[in-house]
Amino acid sequence: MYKNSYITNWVKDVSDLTKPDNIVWIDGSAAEKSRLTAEALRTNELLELNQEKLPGCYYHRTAINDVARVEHLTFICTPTKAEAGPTNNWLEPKAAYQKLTKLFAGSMRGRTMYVIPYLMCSAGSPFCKVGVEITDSIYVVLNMRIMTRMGQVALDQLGDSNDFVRGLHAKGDLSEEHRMICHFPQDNAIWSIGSGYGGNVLLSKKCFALRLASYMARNEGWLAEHMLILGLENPKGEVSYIAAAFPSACGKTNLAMLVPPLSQAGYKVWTVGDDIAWVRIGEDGRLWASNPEAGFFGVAPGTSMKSNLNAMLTIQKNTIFTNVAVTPEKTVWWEGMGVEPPQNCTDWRGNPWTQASKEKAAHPNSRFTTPASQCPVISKEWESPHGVPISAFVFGGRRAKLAPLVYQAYSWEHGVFVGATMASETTAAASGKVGVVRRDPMAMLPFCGYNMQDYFRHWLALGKKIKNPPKIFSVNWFRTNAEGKFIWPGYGENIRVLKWIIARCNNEVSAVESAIGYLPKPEDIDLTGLAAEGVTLETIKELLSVDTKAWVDEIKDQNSFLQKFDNLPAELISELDKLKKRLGVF
Ligand code: GTP
Ligand code: SPV
Ligand code: MN
Repeated sequence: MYKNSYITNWVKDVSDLTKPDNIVWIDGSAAEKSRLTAEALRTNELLELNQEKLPGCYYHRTAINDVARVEHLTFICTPTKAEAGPTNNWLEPKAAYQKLTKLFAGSMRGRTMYVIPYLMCSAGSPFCKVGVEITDSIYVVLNMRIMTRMGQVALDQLGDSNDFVRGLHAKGDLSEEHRMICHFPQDNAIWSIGSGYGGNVLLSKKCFALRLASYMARNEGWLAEHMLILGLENPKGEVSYIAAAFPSACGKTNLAMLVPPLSQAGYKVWTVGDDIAWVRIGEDGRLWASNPEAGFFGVAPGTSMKSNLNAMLTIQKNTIFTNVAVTPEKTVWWEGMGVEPPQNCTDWRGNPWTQASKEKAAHPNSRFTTPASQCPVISKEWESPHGVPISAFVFGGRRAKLAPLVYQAYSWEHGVFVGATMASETTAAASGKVGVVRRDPMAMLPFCGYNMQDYFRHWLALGKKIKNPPKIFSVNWFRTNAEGKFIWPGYGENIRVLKWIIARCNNEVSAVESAIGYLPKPEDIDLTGLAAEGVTLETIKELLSVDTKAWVDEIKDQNSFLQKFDNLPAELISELDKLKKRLGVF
């Protein structure tokens, strides 16, 4: 039992409701890890992988109907619907607690309840916040051990304070009818039931570090964003930091760990974070970003030695794999791993799979959970208490058409507009149809814990407080040709775009004014060594082309999205008007 009576009283309340057989107070020790791992192996919650080839690695399979975040079952519970805004599912808190209380009642009978104290950001950092998650899943405990700094370190930070996020999770019956992920921003609380999957149950991640944190951030004057953070080192050894928001499964982990191609000798990318950034105004008046997490919960399919060498090197040990395929020698495999598929293996459903099978062996949203400290290019600043200074914000999405490879917003206000109106094709990271273009402002559509019009307002206000705000850019690695193939080689080659971005931040290169923003002069994108990939100056011209007619349709759609809001900041309306004028639409 812990000393903090706010935790112990809450645990008592929860156990009175959920009726677990046992309560385990997590301390984060190595002995505890061995004990829990052994227990999970006994109950088949984990399978042991080949310990010679993948030391310390384990495998978990979720229920077949429980493989991704469920946005339609995710709720923001605020006293009024207006506080949640038109893009969130809303429930009135009392009604929500009533429903949840029924679902949670007796839900841990015959099971063990684990109490996990954890930190977001490192202890003592001005960014640091404490959470406690109660769960009946060992898988959650073992994942939280990788994703956060957990155990005694968090209790020490908390002391006898009541200032912590209360996250309550129970697996329940894992049916969709009984699944709900509810957020109570005013109570610092999250209740999640009916799932055993990643973002629904690792409550530190999307639930706390984005939904609740975005709400706190607005009140406290900072930002909580769905962003990677990277340091780009130039041949002189100078490092500039970039934070980039792409929707789920749209390339954050890959960009954060980018390996520059041989032709880019002297450039190096250092990983600070791959999914979430907490951003504050520093004493020097610049924006400083910190990665609140301690691990990566990354998409497996498409990760190969060629596409993401550093991720592949990171996951060789102490990693939990979820819903990938398992080979007969108890190693892992997934589509796009860059090695021949095994003759036969066990697929993510647990069924036999052969090369002739039509189904995918790994689920498209299968993932690895791995310690950030194992990443070969982890930045030496990644745990720095004040974070890293941000030179550029980048917004990006998956757009087969329309969005150019890169462009720069004219101003902070224009940049906020670009972020607010961005769109992307949906991916397997959330349940529902894949490949449908939808508006996903700042990649935060599923993660903003309050009314997005106020979120835009908050961004605009923050920009006014900074003397030299970061420059804002838009990127798109996913434009396709007539055959549906990606035109831009992406991955390591994205360094060429990052270089232009930093050159713009340093006023080292001019740009071309277009209707949508500053475009690079095609010859300013360094193409050295790219001819082998079939990329020429002509390709770049195509990737930077702005199809006015298509953009006129685009702004209609942007406009109808913005119509959802009843009190948009005037700056956004004015930016839309300016864009219309530049496109020749009146
Ligand atoms: P979440 O963890 O869901 O927030 O996703 P993420 O943004 O970190 O996405 P991630 O980097 O894991 O990439 C998802 C998929 O996009 C993987 O299958 C990648 O192989 C693919 N991908 C990443 N970068 C590129 C790129 O530059 N070009 C192309 N064509 N695909 C990419
Ligand atoms: C995402 O979907 O954006 C993720 C994975 O990073 S999850 O933790 O499931 O949200
Ligand atoms: Mn994410």
